[in-house]
Amino acid sequence: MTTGRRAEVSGAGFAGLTAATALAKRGWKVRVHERSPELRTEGAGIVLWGNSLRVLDKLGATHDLESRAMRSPAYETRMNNSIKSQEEMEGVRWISVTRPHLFRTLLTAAREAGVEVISGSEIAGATPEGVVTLADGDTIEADLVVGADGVNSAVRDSLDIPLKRERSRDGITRFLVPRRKADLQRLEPDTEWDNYIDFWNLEPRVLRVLYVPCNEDEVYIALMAPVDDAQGSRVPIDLDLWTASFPHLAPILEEAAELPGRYYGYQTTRVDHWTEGRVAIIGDAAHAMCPALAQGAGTAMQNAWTLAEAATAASDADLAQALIDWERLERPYTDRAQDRSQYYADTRQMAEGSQFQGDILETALYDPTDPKRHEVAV
Ligand code: FAD
Ligand code: 3HM
Repeated sequence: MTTGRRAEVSGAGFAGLTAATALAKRGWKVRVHERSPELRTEGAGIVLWGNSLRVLDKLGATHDLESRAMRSPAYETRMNNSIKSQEEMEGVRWISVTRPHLFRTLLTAAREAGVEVISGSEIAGATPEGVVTLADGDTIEADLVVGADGVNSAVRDSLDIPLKRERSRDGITRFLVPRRKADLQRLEPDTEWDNYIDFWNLEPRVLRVLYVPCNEDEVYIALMAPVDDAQGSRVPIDLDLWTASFPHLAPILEEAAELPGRYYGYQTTRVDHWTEGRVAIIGDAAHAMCPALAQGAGTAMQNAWTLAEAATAASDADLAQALIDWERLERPYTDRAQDRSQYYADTRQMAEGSQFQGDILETALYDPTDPKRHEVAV
């Protein structure tokens, strides 16, 4: 299939690679510009839910991804190391993977679909007419421009789209470390170390460790501390502080203490609109969110998929209106995920356990590939 139309995508993150692949599979000629000299991802591990996994199914990437991924038996929540809940989430699709593995999977899918990915190519901005300016001053004309260039998006800012940024009081440092399962088992033989475990301590001090096994060999751990806690947010981590609070995690905390890292303060950005003429912004460029519900990349991928669908269905003359309609239909799902994630980050309510119920699962259960998803039941 070929539409003969050309898309230029700014940013080879999870949003940009997904949009590029979805467009190429629908016949577009697609080029992705990545500012960094190397194609790779930041961060450690990631949790994906049904919404993004359905997109990966359509891209033909699930098999590759799930060859090195983990579906924990339960999402366990502990307070001061005492179990509050173990949510099995029957019928809910969710997996954890390392970010490098997800990135390689998406890059392979993109290349197999015929996408051209150029590293060391920085985009300075775009116009509503589809003219892209590169940092070196060159310009390119495109039928569709996708701004998937992250929370500090140059494409978004070049279009003067108003943005509101809110910061929460906590933040997190992420590591990918060896699982050391035998050592952990020796310290706590009764623990199911294949579970995703959310270890909270609120008293005497707010410190939290998210323990997320990604495969047999690697575990993603995220260490949360308030922004104003200089000792808790220090990187490399203060091993004495963290092992005093979480002695049963000592083997993997020791691994993390050897690694560099970056403390990330939770933030939420909301933009006035996602499209301007032939340009659409997706992913963190449009809706950076707190990670509580683990849906930043998930919503990025769902919006990447539905954008490709909407742009392809529109004639060239109707593209701008089709993008406006796409935002009107799809954005509410992302807005609600953002609001809920920010609420959890602000209230720390996840510490109470048993949170993955009812409306909270809306985004996880959303199927962006279902053609009937916007039909109203009568
Ligand atoms: P990015 O990953 O920021 O990619 C943007 C790309 O564009 C980068 O490669 C950058 O180099 C490039 N770029 C930037 N500027 C330019 C330019 N001018 N020209 C060309 N290229 C450019 N989400 C989940 O779904 N599940 C989780 O479990 C999860 N956990 C998280 C935990 C933490 C602590 C955090 C902070 C986030 C988490 N997220 C999670 C959110 C998720 O990481 C992001 O939402 C997602 O990675 C955003 O992808 P993106 O492609 O939009 O942006
Ligand atoms: C997967 C995941 N879940 C929650 C958070 C959080 O609340 O900081 C981070 C994550 O990577």
